[in-house]
Amino acid sequence: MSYALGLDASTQSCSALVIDPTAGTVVAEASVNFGERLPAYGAPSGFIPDGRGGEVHADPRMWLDALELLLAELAEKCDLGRVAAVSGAGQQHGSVYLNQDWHDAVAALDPSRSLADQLGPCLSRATSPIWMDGSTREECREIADALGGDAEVCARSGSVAIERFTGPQIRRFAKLDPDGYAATARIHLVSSFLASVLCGADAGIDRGDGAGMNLLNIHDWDWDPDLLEATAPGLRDKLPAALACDTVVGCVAPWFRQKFGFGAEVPVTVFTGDNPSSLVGMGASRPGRVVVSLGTSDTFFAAMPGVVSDPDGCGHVFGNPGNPSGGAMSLQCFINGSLAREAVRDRLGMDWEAFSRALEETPPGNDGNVMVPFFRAEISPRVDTGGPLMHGDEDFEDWRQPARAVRACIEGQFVNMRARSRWMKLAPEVIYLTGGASTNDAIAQVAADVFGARVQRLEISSSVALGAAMRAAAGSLDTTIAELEAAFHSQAAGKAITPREGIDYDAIEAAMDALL
Ligand code: XUL
Repeated sequence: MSYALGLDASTQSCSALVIDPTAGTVVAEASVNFGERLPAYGAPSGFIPDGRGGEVHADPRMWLDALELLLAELAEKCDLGRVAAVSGAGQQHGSVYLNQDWHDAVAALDPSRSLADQLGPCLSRATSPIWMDGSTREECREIADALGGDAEVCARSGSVAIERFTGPQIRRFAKLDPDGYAATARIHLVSSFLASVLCGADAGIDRGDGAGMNLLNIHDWDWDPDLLEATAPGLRDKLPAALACDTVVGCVAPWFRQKFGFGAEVPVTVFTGDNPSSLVGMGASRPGRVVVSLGTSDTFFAAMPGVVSDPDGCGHVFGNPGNPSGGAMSLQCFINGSLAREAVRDRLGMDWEAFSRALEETPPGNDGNVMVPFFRAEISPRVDTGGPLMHGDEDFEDWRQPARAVRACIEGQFVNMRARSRWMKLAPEVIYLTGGASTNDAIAQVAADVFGARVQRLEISSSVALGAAMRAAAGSLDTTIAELEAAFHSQAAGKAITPREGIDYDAIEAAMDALL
């Protein structure tokens, strides 16, 4: 049987998953942690610490070394000669700057030398800004001003001009190092850079990842001339093509065939960003399904039925890499995720068991006791609060009703999520809940109640790499995303939780609005 390989170049590590698409099984997995395996790059957590003025960069040669280590490890675990389709995903927004030697160098890789040795001299910017960078506030303002305001940038590109996005990063480079910018022949995202290396040819950028640049127009899915002009001179020529998600960008290059035993003519489907890839890996690339990841911060993402952007400018729209006909996905991030849940738990001196009991003991709606559970400044919505806002009984407001405080926090989180995702015009039938807190039944029940949708827990540990492998298989082997979902997700799904009816969450939302 033929296998499909999915790669995931994330912030702290580079991972790979080989699947047997017909059997619905994972054949082999490998992962290389940058900090542990490549300490010489001085990036213990995958980025160079202590950057100036909010800069967070990484050395792209580290990603190349990791790719070599990863594939060597994978080749020991499975016969890469059986891999018949490859795709991948990268941490979103990060960018790689290459000079005029790049095109020739990537096409003529010599198996006796390392990738980093051969491609390092092609870098016109020594290090790559990544998504954690916060150095471009001024450039964001300049881009927004040139377009006539945040609303216009958001309507065109799916997001307001935002620090970590690639366009503002490019502008900062062009301003700070005009010679370096002039010497740049090609700017890649992490995803398209690695796809290019794998194919030995300059690869395009997928719409899912491309929409994280503040440069792609989400209505025609092509580079927006006004955004390009507002960002940096001559930028159009430095960008690769923006491609539909099922585009094959080349075949695995001889360098990889010789070293790791890949076969001839193995097609590589355009790489995408990690969040778009996770949408596919979680089995949520068709509208009606929503993924809510409960982590340090909470993330909400979903396939969108239409292409609209957030009028409040808090959310993001990316291309949906599970839908070649041009669909979109939304992504909304909530800073106060586990941060808030833990803050409430600690303040009340509870463990998680007591926390769950508190939820079970209190009625949905919490007898009108409401919390806006922002313990730190929030971005959805943008609120600069120093602590949670409470409204209800006097004892509740003074934290003397522990169980009610717990329910108010969790209801507040999901009611806020429901309010901030309304712009997406979704009609969720099922919510795939994932991440640390998702295993808690009482929390899952609140999610089901607030959204009026079934909640399904899915434990997909490598959803980004799985999404990449599924896209590869759907793109080049005889199968579809829907068939792959059926094969991979039925075993991974736990007990579903159904919503209870008759709870007035609109009243809670109104009470929260009044507090903000
Ligand atoms: C999304 C974002 C991060 C990165 C790294 O907008 O910045 O999720 O994709 O994972």
